Formats: sequence, structure tokens, C-alpha cells
Amino acid sequence: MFAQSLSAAQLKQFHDSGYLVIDGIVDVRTVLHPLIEEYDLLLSSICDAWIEQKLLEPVVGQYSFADKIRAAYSAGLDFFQPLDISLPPGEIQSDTPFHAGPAVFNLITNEKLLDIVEQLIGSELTSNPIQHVRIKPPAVELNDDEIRAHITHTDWHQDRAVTLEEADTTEMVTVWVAVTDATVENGCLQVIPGSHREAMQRHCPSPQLSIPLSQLNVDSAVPVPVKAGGAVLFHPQTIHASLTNLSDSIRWSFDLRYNVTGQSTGRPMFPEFIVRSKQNSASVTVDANRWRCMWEEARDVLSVEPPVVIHRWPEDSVYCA
Ligand SMILES: O=C(O)CCC(=O)C(=O)O
Ligand SMILES: [Fe+2]
Repeated sequence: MFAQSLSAAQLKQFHDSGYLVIDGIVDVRTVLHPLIEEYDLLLSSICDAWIEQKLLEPVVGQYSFADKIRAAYSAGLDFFQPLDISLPPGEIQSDTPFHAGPAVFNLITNEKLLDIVEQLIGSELTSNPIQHVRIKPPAVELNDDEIRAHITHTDWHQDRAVTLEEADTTEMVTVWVAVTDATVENGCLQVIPGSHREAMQRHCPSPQLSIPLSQLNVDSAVPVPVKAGGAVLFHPQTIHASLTNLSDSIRWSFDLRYNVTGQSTGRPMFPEFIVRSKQNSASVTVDANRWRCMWEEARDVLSVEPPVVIHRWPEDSVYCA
């Protein structure tokens, strides 16, 4: 029935442990390579503009993708937001950069990924706008005060905590796709098996949105390495983090989320779209340009509205002291 079927053992693993690793789900030739090529062109044009403005050395124009990322970071330039597949929280301008390119749309709407997600939460599927690219330079090259979870290691959290409360009962799955091999050395994910069966934990907003270590027992945590083209799927309450990138190259992933259509995405100010529907196949968005326009329209609206708030956790809670 599905091009990509989950075995009974895989379904049991997801339901019992709250996560599942699937190797080789994303086709390297038709999905991963076009994605890498799209990002290569995008980063080259961003670097060319920085070179033109004398913010980067001209030689960077000849560098590899990974070397451009490292050069941009060491020059103090923000490569993250122009490459990210979402708008940021906080203030949004009419020209805040983001990337909603066709190869990313192709990944989000990949039939094999959707087959897997359908077997977990059913056939009425919406692409949740909480989604990011993470391209992490080697930790030794990061500034001592770097705290951004898209650049350095990610602290312990549940994805439920990065939604607004209105999505607390939404059936949702996170799909974390490895673009480079994710290893223990270069900062793969780690999860606490079975933690999805516990309640939502209290989170603190800074330095990263995370569960205070005093509330957590990480003794049973396991690392989740996965090769490029593979994916880690997890439940919105599974407690997870990522390790530090101790390698000498970048660690690159996309994290996507899907929820049952009609349930809150938890980030209502950003655009969702239907990726699969048995009940109403005409409701599925199939046009990558339409998807990009949805984000541009949201940006226009948000640029004249108060800063975007994406979670419910106050800074001054006693448990955050
Ligand atoms: O890749 C990472 O560092 C963390 C990703 C994450 O927390 C997620 O995908 O939900
Ligand atoms: Fe997460």
C-alpha cells in the first residue's frame, strides 16, 4: 500500500520509545542533490553580495559550501536567517530574508516521507510551519557566547514547547533529515527514550528554550546517529537535544514537522499547507511558488504587526532561576 512501509517493529519502536530512525528515506539523486545545489547557489549569491559590500574577502567566492559558511561566521555575518526555511520570532521586516525554494518544497512534500508520517498520524496531513535548516560549523570555530540552537548544540527540550498552548493536543511528528551524515562526533541528536509518555515539562526561555537540568534525568539518553538521506522521526513530547559538533566540518540537517489537518500548528501567524489528503485531494498544495508566496504574504502582514511570540514560557519563573 505504501511505497515506504513501516514494519510492526518500527511502529512499536515509535510508539514505545517516542522516536524512530529511518535510513535512506530521502533519495540522494532526486531530493538531496537538488537541495544541496539550491543552497550552494543561494549561499554563493549571498556571499557575492557580502564581498561587494566589502564584508567578506573576495577569495571566499571560490570556497566550498562548508568553507563559505565558516568564513561568513568568522566574519560575524548572519548566514542563518537567509538560509532558514522559516521567518524568525520577534521583529519581522518587509525584507527579512528566508528561503522557501523549490528543492525545499520538494523535500517537505516528498512522498516517501509522507508515507511514513501517514502511518504514524493518519492520511490528513499538514506541513507545520515550525521548520528549520541547521548548518552547524565546528564548535571550535564558534564564539564563546554562541547560544543559537541553529548554530551550536541544542539543549534538552520537547518540540511541544516551541508551539503556543493552542497546539498542546495537536497530533504532530517531527521529521529530522540529515543532509550530511550526523554522527556522535559532529553533533547528532540525542533523545530520552520513552519520555514522550510523560507530561509536558516546564521550559525556560534562555539561554536557549530548554528544560532546566535540575528537572531532568539524562542518564538514559541515547545518541541518534543517522547517515545523509536518513531521518529521525519523533513525537512532540520526546525530550531531545543535540551534541556538540566536535568535527572539523559542518553538520547540516533540516527539521520538518507535520500535523493532522485542522488541528492547530501552534504557530498560527506562519503559513501551513496541506501536503496529503485522502478526503479532499484538491486541497493539497502542489505548487512550490504558491508556498513561497504564502511566506511572503505572511511576512508582509507581520512586518506591520507587533513582534512575533512563539512560545508561552516566562523568563522570570522561579524554576528558571
Ligand atoms: O538539530 C538540532 O540541533 C536540534 C533539532 C531539534 O531540536 C528538532 O529538530 O526538533
Ligand atoms: Fe526540537
